[in-house]
Amino acid sequence: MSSPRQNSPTSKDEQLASYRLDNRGKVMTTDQGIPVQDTDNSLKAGARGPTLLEDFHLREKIMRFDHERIPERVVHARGSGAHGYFQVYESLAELTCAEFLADPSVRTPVFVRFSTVQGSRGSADTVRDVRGFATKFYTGQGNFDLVGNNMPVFFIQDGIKFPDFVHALKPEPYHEMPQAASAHDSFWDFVSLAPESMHHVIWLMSDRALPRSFAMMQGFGVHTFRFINAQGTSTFVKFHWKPVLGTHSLVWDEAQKVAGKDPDFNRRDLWDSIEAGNFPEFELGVQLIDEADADRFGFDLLDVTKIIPEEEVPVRPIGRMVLNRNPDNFFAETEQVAFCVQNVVPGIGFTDDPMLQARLFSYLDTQLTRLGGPNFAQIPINRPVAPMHNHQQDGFHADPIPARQANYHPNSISDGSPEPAGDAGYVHYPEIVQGPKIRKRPESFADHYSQATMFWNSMSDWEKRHIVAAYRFELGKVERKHIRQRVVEHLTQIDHGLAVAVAEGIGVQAPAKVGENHDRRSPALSQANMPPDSIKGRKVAILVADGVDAASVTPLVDALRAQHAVPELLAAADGAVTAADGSTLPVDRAITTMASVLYDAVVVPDGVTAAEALRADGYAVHFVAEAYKHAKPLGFVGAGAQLWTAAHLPTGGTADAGVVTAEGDGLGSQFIDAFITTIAGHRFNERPVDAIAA
Ligand code: HDD
Repeated sequence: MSSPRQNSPTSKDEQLASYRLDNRGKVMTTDQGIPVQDTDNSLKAGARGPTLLEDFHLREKIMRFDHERIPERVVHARGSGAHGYFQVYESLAELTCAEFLADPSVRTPVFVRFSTVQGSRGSADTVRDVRGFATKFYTGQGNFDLVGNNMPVFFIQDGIKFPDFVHALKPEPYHEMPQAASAHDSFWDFVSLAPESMHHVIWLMSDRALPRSFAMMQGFGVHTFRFINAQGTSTFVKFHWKPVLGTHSLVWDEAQKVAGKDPDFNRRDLWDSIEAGNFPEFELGVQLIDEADADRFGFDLLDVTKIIPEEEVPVRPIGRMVLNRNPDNFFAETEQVAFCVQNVVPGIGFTDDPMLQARLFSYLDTQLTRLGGPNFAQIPINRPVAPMHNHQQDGFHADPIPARQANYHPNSISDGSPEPAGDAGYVHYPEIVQGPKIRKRPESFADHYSQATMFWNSMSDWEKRHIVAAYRFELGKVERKHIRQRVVEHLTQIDHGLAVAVAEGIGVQAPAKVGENHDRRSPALSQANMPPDSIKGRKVAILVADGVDAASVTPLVDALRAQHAVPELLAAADGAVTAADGSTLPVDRAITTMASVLYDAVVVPDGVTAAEALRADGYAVHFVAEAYKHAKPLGFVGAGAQLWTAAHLPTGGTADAGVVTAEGDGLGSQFIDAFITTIAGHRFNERPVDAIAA
């Protein structure tokens, strides 16, 4: 079944439809199509007798069950997918001969898979981690896979180190702990011995590692790619995805609690948003650099540990992606989708980035084990919508039936078909390469700290506080003191103040100062500089009890829904509450089944009896205190403000940031407007929250 609010189907939707299996109203059969008599009782010699080997249905059913699992991805095992489309704003033909970037009227089908990196398939969504952002464009010239992350840099400069990096990152091999966490010895041992990782590590310690939603995080192609136009001219290009809902994060304490309260938090949010018609949207942008200009940056464009600051090369918006359909089946689509960095279409090419080159092998190779053989491109989700013809054949699970024709080239038996397209086919950029065969890193890759310093300098005060706290948390879990010490020795190269602040929290010697901070910054890196956005998809908890003032609930619910936010009424028990005016308000959830960490904002409406009941309920009081601690918008109407007092929340100055109040004479539009603007502000990190017991 497709989602209710799907736009007109794309060519990929139509292709997938032909594989859809609908069991409704059908008779059960075996895999061979033989009607099944009974699937609950095996065939036995007498009702209490032994089961008979003859029972082919039993054997087939158990055999199929025994083999349901395939190996999970070696990294990015936990992920969630969605269908949609991409549309370019205007023709980019002057830059690239990629046809899907030439025609603004073309909607190119896409399938996107968002993921975490470290954890197993069943791990929690909200761990501190990089998020994968992989997009398969089903273009008329074949599949283009843009396999990126939500951070623009990577930990290592050469793909040959990837197995070492991942071994160090994953649970330690003796006891398989910790799950989905970088806070352990081997990760910090490795990164502190590989200082090239320092820039990516500081991103990982920032709130970017805790996205509120997959629809509220940026994406990056990370590498420098090439656009190649019809004249064969190449331009270096960096790809950026910008979320229309803005870039927003959780806070660390909240993220850890969400991992227990709803391990599917990001997955659920993606699914629910699409089902509700709140389609996640991203703008694709490019940074374009003439090859002749490549040397002007003071770092190497082939080095994935570097970004090009947006202030130096602006991101040019080129198109829009809308995710508007949930998959029909998780395994068939999200699990079996095979992204391969090698999948590029004419007009898009590679560079000599040594990470990119290693990836070109790895993604093709890994699918052989994961999907059980070389024919994974025939699995429906992986099939191009462009026609596919060649002499590759056979192997496990080969679908097509090549009908009485030559299986080699050249041939005269099938009129020479299929014929290569010549220059109309994919033409690799004829880069001139020359050099001795050596295992060496170029000098231009040698600076490991200055962009980490720029990232640090670009952060607001609260972002800096979160980063220090993250280093302290992670290193506080590292057992070996010499590893902690080695990390702060690197941090002092980034910023001495940062190193000292971290050292103070983890019981190691503060390192000596080594040189001055260069003071360069890139304001575009700070989430504090990203303007407030719409409140679409934000979840708002409204705490109610019998005696609540309906007039302070209903208009708010209506206003929030009108802006595509998701208000929910929470009470001590499911069902309904009776408002002060005798009306009945349906309850969406029993408060004990939820937690403040699952919401973006909390409101306590007016109503004396209701407020008294709520203030006597420790769960409700904690709910408010915790939301406050996590810097969330809070609204108190009339008697509802009793909860503020009961939760011992501070008042005055920055303590009031993000707290909206109204007198108890019903809800004016002033309160509603102010509250909606506050939700759009997302979090109020300047509040003094250290003393809040939550
Ligand atoms: Fe990778 C999966 C992103 C470096 C080897 N990677 C994978 C996925 C994403 C990335 C988003 C999940 C795709 C999906 O949803 O199925 N990887 C990156 C980025 C990198 C990067 C942005 C650096 C710029 N990766 C990288 C290197 C290697 C790999 C250097 C190996 C040399 N990555 C893999 C893999 C995976 C993978 C083992 C696991 C499952 C898969 O490919 O299909 O091949």
